[in-house]
Amino acid sequence: MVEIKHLPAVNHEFPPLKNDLILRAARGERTERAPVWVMRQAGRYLPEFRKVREHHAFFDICQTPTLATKITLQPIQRYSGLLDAAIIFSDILVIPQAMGMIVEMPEGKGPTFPQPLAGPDDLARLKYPVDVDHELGYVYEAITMTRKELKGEVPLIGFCGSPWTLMAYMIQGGGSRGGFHSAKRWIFQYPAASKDLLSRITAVCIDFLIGQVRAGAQLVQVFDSWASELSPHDFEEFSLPYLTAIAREVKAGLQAESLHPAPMILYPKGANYALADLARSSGYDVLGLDWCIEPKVARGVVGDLVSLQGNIDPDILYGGREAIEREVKRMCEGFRSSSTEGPKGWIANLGHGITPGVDPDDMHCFLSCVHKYSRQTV
Ligand code: 1CP
Repeated sequence: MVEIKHLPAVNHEFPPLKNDLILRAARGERTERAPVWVMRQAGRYLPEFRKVREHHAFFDICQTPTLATKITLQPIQRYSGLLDAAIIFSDILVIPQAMGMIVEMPEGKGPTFPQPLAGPDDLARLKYPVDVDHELGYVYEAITMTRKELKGEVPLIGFCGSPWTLMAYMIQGGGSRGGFHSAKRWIFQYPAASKDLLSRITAVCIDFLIGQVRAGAQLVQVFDSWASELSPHDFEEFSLPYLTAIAREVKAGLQAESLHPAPMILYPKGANYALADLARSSGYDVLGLDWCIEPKVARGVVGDLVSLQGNIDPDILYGGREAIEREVKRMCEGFRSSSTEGPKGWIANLGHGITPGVDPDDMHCFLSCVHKYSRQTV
């Protein structure tokens, strides 16, 4: 049983935690094996998810705590004993909705905004300030319910999108397939309005992450999935300051309320050039790596300042069991050789989300291989 040092101000009765591997790794401790979870682990590659989806619209599921809880638990039940964390079923795009935008999720098409932000005048259409606890209270309810239903099996991760990544969707009006040209145009043509928008989103992210911890989330992750669209210079100007503000303010907010000091994970996809800066000064406990950097190199860059998460190429899950085993072994050796005695402050994951075409049995193989090859040899 894990000792809880800070009792939450909202006194939810949660079952005692039986597996704190990911919390220890996130705090930089060497663990007996690497904890493992997978971005997008509750989703379309699972037939049991698609079954629920047949009867319910995507955002209806997010807004119905019983359904969100059920889907969050699906991978935990299917891969019983193999996953070391659950992530609450929701989407990064609930923040634009909370800010007053319409977001649709037609099946198989990805997110669509019928009225994206066309220019700076459209900022007036956004709610300001946003009553986050009111707008997104359904996420908190889902978190509290899931935390109870998990019965302490594994910790629960809360999350949000980064200000830049959310801005990209709000302006572009659709998914990554079509690129983010309109959003990029904003940062070059309207830098001041871009920063106004980024600051507004940042304020929502801060309240939202604190609210999720208050509701029972034990770690939180910020997804900067489209950091990859920015040059190093533009990342420093249009993403980094907002990411840093989120870490600083969330930590201060949790402390002020004597809430559980939930470790914070940042996933800055495509921003490996910024790892040294992020480790030194962004305030996150864990940096999530995409698959475009070798673990050894990443550890060399960040030193002992942060824990790492990642980072196998998600497409390896299409390569067959032999390739999965070979590559997981290589990943484990990569993270191990960077700290002589075994995985230290490392959370195993893919380098990006699992994709819909993956065979769930291949995901099983991936998880089993992490258990097998990341064990510390004492
Ligand atoms: O299991 C989990 O991880 C929890 C659920 C989860 C999470 C963490 C979903 C469910 N979405 C997300 C985060 C999210 N959403 C991200 C960050 C992670 C990443 O980079 O993959 C992003 C970029 C989104 C935006 C989004 N929502 C996309 C990507 C579109 C693009 O730009 O290419 C898509 C396809 C969605 C819809 C969505 N979200 C989640 C699911 C299961 C789905 C499929 C929707 C359906 O059922 O039709």
